[in-house]
Amino acid sequence: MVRRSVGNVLVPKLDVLLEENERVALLRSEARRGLLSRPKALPPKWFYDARGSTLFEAITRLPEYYLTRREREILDARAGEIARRTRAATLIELGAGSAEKTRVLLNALAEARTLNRFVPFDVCVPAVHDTAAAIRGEYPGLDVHGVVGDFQRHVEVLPRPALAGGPRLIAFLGSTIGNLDAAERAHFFTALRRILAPGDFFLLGADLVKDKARLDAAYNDAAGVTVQFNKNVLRVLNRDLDAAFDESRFDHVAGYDPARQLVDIRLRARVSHVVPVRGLDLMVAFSAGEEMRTEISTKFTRAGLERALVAASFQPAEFWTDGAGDFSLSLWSA
Ligand code: SAH
Ligand code: AVI
Repeated sequence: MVRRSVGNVLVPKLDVLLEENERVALLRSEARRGLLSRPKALPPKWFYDARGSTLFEAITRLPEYYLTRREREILDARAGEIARRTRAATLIELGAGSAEKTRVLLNALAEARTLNRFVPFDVCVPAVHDTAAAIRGEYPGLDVHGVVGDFQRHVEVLPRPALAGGPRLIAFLGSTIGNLDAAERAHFFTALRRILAPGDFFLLGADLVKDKARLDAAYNDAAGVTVQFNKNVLRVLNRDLDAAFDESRFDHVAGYDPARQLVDIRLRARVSHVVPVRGLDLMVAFSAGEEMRTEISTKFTRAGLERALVAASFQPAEFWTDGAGDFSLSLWSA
């Protein structure tokens, strides 16, 4: 991979698989498709500019948003076991964000003395940059190699085993897998399985099906942070596609659908209006009450996860939950 610079600053060990012009081209094509489809829909990866990533971090601290705390509880209990079982030399984290919880794994792998490389991979440039810098400072001697890319497109070019060899552990935490639909998940698992070598492991964090009241609360927090997070995609379109969305003309709508086992997250137009999207040369009409999907957050069962991963030829290794059975962490091998 070619080492490139971000802005004018040469960043050591940062691979950019999605350059700024390619990111905007991808946004342009996905936004055009989504704004012209019925119902309108935008892919959730566009939430995450610097502000969106900061808002997500705020969500993880909300009382209603149990996911991050539950996953951390499992990591605290199982990181030693994961380190001993995987003996990972390289930890690659997809959708790493701030890699807050990943420290638990890094500590266990450091203690097992197997780890020499950490690869935070994310679509959000500031997240990769800041996380790589922070981890480099906290773990002297660890080779930290940030990658900016789209895990739905670039799994095939994930770093190969280091020259010195050693197993890779690919972590995908936080239930970000739930933000993909079933077809996208199947494609992702298949692409990932293809690059997994014997001895490598995949560690998946996935939120579990539970009662509607708790899920509705987790995605409709009293402080309104999720509203700001959801509407952030409109700011991204305004800035990067020269659009003129007015946030105050939309309401945040999120609700768990037990039949489809997912939280459906939308923006609903309060009034009928037309939004210019100059970067796409489009005038986008919204009728009063029209909803545009911005995200799904799928909830899983153990059996459903096993079916999907076994269908992609993964072998189950471990399946853990927190004490309350809210969240799962599972380990898979090639
Ligand atoms: N893993 C962290 C962050 C989860 S938030 C945690 O568990 O708390 C989801 C993260 O995935 C964000 O940092 C976002 O930028 C990243 N992301 C979303 N879609 C992506 C994509 N298609 N490719 C790469 N990163 C993506
Ligand atoms: C990143 N992802 C797993 C979060 C979720 O719970 O689906 C994103 C999120 N959307 C609203 N709140 C949090």
